[in-house]
Amino acid sequence: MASKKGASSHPPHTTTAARSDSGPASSRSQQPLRPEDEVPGLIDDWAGQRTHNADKRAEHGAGAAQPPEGEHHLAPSAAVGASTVSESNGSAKVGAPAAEGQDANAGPLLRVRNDGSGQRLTTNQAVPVSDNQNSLKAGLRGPALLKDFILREKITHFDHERIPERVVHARGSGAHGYFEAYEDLSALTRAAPFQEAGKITPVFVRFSTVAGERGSKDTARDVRGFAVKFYTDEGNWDLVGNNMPVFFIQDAIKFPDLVHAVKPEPHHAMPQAASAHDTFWDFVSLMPESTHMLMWHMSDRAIPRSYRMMQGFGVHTFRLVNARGQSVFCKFHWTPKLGTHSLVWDEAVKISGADPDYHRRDLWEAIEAGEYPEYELGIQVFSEEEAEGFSFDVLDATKIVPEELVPIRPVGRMVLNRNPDNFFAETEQVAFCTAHIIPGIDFSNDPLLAGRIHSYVDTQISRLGGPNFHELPINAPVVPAHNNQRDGMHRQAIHRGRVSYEPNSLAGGCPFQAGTAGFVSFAEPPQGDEVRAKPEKFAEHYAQATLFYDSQSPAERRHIADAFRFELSKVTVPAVRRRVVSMLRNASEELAGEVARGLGMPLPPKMPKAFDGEVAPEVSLSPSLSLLSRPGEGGIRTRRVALLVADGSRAMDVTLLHQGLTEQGAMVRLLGPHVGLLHDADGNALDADASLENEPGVLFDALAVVGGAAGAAALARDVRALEHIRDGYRHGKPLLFVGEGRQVWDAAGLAARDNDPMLLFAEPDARDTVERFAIAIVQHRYPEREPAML
Ligand code: HDE
Repeated sequence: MASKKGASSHPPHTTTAARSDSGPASSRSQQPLRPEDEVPGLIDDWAGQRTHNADKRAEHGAGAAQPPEGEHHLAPSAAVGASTVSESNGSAKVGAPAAEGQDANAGPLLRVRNDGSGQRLTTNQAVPVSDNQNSLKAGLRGPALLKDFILREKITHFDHERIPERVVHARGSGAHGYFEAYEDLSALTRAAPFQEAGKITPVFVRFSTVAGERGSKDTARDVRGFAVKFYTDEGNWDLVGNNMPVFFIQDAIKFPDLVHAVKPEPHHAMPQAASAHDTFWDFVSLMPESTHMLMWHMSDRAIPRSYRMMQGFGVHTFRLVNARGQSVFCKFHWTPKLGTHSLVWDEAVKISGADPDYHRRDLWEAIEAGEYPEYELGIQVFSEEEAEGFSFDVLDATKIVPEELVPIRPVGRMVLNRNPDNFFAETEQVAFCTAHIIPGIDFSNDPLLAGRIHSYVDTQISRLGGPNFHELPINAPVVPAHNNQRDGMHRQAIHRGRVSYEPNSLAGGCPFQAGTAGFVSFAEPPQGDEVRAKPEKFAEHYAQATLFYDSQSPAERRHIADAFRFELSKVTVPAVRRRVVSMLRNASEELAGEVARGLGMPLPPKMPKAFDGEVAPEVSLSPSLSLLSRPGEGGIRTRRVALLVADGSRAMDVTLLHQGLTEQGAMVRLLGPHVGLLHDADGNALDADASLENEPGVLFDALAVVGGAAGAAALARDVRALEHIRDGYRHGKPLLFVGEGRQVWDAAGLAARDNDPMLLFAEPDARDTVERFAIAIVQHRYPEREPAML
């Protein structure tokens, strides 16, 4: 067909077949003209509107800083962009043609939900299955047959149910929720979630441990991942953070070494989910920049009471960029509404036996109970000039920006109010990537972050089986995605049309580049020659380790010393122990002395420093680094309280405590010698929902023994009850003994300290018992009871 560019020169009776090289020249020449018969001519007109690529000029020189929106032309008719003129021949399968600009993968997860209620069992091909109990056999006692496609489909699918677990952060738990902005932050950033007060952005969050495998215990001493996917209306933004604001290393090139060192040792694959072994301490003691992170890692932060009671941090310095292209540096902080609370080590160890799913269960149950976890997002914002004046480098991920130097500004809150429907489809398949940022957020030059920008996309390709993981429902954005990427394993989208390149005129130039309305990288000036080297300030390794240790409460400092001692006692090579202690001397002589004493070793000489100069830290004490600085606003809400009962325990005591505590939001359980019915002396029934065996006392925040002579006597003879009371005492928990319940305390054989605020005795008719107990529960722990370890 001859035509001139831009001119409508097609012959009036062109047929659909004219788009085909091999079809008949005029397959419908006898049929009346239909609108689609006009298509080739319309395509020519449409393509002809683009006589040349006018956008080319803007790709060069200074003009490229302001990329234009790509030239595009609206389709003169829906048919011109179609892959096939037959697209309107719908069926129950193909349905109607795509609406203009449609991405059916975007939007709510409703389109992929599957509910079998009231439905017949089928194969994956939707063939109804008559018998799901027997394989097909030649005779009742005969061999199973290879042609049993139903058996084979079921077993084959089962054989492939597992996917590779994450190389780090394999163990995790997730929840849906939303982020709500407090205010309009457009002066600082054009990022979509922050454009107006009250704006709601859906989120999916995954909390995790780092070192353990997918089935490992929740309460390991470890860093916790705190990864948030914001489904914004400008695409997905992943803030992939941790519950500690610093990291072990400064450069991504050391990450595989760090992870190899902390993972189970390769010869015997031990220990699981633990850093207390030779290779970890060998590595970190040769990497003195890890000292600061080790303080956090050995602190109570590494054994949180709940995912709902820990902070989260973006760790790296990021950039906020506003619509005018102006940028400030930014650090992200999540603060839990319930405050920051932790376990003690002995408790964490025992919980891991009693309930390895402790944190997973806690998160799930809180959401099921309507006690939605909530965190406030805060930002620290500072200019590049300010950063240059700091005694540390803000590109060094082993350093914090103390709150006393740059205050935290609250900018919104996140509420987790929806458990996933399916762990695998959502929590396991969610793919967080630090490279997922949106207009208004940008990276700094932190060399640790740079490696992460590459790593996360890369790891999903092998973990989720190809480059189309973004199409998995949990990963798909809520707004449409359009580009010319095609094919690859497990492609879901069916792209309409024949154009998969840009520039084009055969699709009207679409999808066209967005110009400055799209993501524009902050124009950071280049820094200098290509080098493999670190800035000078990265060489100062200890000042903030000292700051952290000195800012802790006495009990927290004791716990840090205990943790170093425990971990190093598991190290079998004395030279490694010596090296760690010599490194610690540079951070705190007090701590190094305690640890050396605990290991029965003389104090080794101080480790030589990588940096000889003096730094003058802006802040020498930062009270906000102590967990105690954030007690939270929750009162006793969601705290787990056990009432120990047996046959003969007084039902009235139980009722008073149960009601009083439940009214304040506590989760109260009756812990009996067995689950089910018990009776008091008057024949009143007590229904124990847990037993001394299936939910030991370590799983509770507070324990109470009620009155009733026979019940108290039975519990005082039950070694399990006594163990739970002893553990509760040792772990600093509130203990309450009502009336004759005191017998159980006496039988436990513990010597009470004077004025112990968490050890309470009450008369059965005392009116203030619930209130006294609740005050003690809010205080969480009385660490003075902990046994002296040395
Ligand atoms: Fe990660 N990290 N990481 N990391 N990370 C992964 O990505 C990596 C680092 C963090 O719930 C992996 O999808 C490198 C810092 C979280 O799915 C992998 C470096 C911080 C999660 C990876 C770091 C994190 C991961 C493994 C050093 C805190 C779990 C599976 C350059 C700011 C996300 C995966 C989830 C997961 C690489 C260091 C947090 C391999 C190369 C620092 C919360 O891509």
